[in-house]
Amino acid sequence: MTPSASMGPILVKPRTKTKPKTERPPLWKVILLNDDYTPREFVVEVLKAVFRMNESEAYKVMITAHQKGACVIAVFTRDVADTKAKEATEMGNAAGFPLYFTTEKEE
Ligand code: TYC
Repeated sequence: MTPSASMGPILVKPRTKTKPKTERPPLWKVILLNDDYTPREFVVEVLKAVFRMNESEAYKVMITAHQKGACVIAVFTRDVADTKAKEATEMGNAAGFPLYFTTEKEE
């Protein structure tokens, strides 16, 4: 005897919960660190060039880093964050300044 004959029809419960198929990639913060030597206007120019900020956004970020020691600029996927931090740091180094951008995983 088959199970369905002795136990009634086999009912298949439709699945109601579905697992999301795509997980978001983790995001990484790019952080600008203050130093005593890089001119303010140079920091603003780098922020505009690498992070596509306008003058007032760039000035706000620069002055926050200047006053607090560091400022989160933006979040990106890991590759983009690393590339932009490196590019911006190299612009400072090429001009002889200790300007430094780092990255940190967003929790
Ligand atoms: N502290 C620098 C000065 O007084 C300006 C500066 C601001 C440098 C922010 C770096 O991330 C920085 N010239």
